[in-house]
Amino acid sequence: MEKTLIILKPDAVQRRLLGKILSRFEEKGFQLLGLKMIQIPESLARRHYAMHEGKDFFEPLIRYTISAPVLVMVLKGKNAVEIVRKMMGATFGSKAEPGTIRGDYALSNRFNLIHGSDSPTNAEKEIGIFFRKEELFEYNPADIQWLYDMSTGDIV
Ligand code: IDP
Ligand code: MG
Repeated sequence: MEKTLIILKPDAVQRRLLGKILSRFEEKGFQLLGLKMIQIPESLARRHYAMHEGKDFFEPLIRYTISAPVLVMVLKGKNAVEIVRKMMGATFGSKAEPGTIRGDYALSNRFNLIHGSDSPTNAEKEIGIFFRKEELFEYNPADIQWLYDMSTGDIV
């Protein structure tokens, strides 16, 4: 089982798409471990996107990220990082495939609604940055036996 950090960015809040996007993850079967609305401080935005520092889109990206509140959440599931990235679609809204979140709801190459961790290692780091321990919940999902075949001892 893997955890991943999702941010529904300022445009998702402003365009009232939070429910629709969250529904996709719930319906897929991911378990929600934590969820909160925050306005990301500039220092945190710069830290979160540090790998893009120096690129031409970095400053506009920071302005976008801090421009309004966001919804941050932690999802859990087998291969959660990779599956969520697939559900998000390609980075540019203009290029993302229909059927993906960005493909269905985003036109812009910057205002693309959602962030998802890009590796399990980064997921662990990002979860630690955005959530305190007591903000994350461990509980048994009632339908787990029907989300996966666990009869062999593995999660299939
Ligand atoms: P990702 O969100 O799909 O992981 P990254 O390459 O990590 O994409 O870029 C982080 C964010 O920076 C993107 O989600 C998007 O909002 C913005 N961004 C990335 N590349 C560009 C660009 O070429 N022009 C404008 N904004 C960009
Ligand atoms: Mg990225």
